[in-house]
Amino acid sequence: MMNIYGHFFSMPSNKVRLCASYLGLPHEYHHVDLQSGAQMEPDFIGINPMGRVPAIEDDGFTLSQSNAICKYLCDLSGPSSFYPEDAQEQAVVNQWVSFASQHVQQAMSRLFFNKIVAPMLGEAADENSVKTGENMLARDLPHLEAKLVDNDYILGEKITLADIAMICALEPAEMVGLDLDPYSGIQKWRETIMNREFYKRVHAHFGAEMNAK
Ligand SMILES: N[C@@H](CCC(=O)N[C@@H](CS)C(=O)NCC(=O)O)C(=O)O
Repeated sequence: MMNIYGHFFSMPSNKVRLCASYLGLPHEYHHVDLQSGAQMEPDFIGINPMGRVPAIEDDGFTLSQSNAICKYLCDLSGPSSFYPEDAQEQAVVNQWVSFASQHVQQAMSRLFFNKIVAPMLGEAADENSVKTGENMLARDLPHLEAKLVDNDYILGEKITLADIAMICALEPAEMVGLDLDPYSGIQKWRETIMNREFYKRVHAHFGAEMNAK
């Protein structure tokens, strides 16, 4: 059985977990305690020498980097509208996966680190970094909103890997106090996905596992 390694506060880890859940791929999930440095322990370094989550081990094959892992999971699962075979349709999904990872998630990471992680570590928040993150979101979220205002999902009526990548980037919205009031399409889309069974199989919301660890 495939093993998935992650942490509940890791947006890319949740992306891999939600992708595996959506595709219905049997796997065992392992929490890697980043706070105690478990990612640098020899057992985990054997799986990902870069010492980061997420990572997977599938019958001796190991892989890291959430987007590469998700594409591998899609390939294992076979062609579907979730990750289309057609070159142009697949390229558009990849475009939105990159937009989610490189822009929206990077912005959210600034907010998450400074508002949640820094206080946990007893470090001072970098307000300039927060402001930069907020400005990045103010620039990029209207593009997402434009796709969702008349559509159930980013690329139309069917959910794709792009939705999983994007929902993970925005999962900590409540925790970091991101105001989504101006974005009714994004709010409706988040609700739709968070109410789907594949999402609830992973968790009720971002950080829900916190008290269980
Ligand atoms: N681009 C990578 C990001 C991986 C990453 O930065 N993971 C963080 C958690 S979100 C991590 O494991 N940090 C532990 C460390 O740097 O020691 C992906 O998409 O998988």
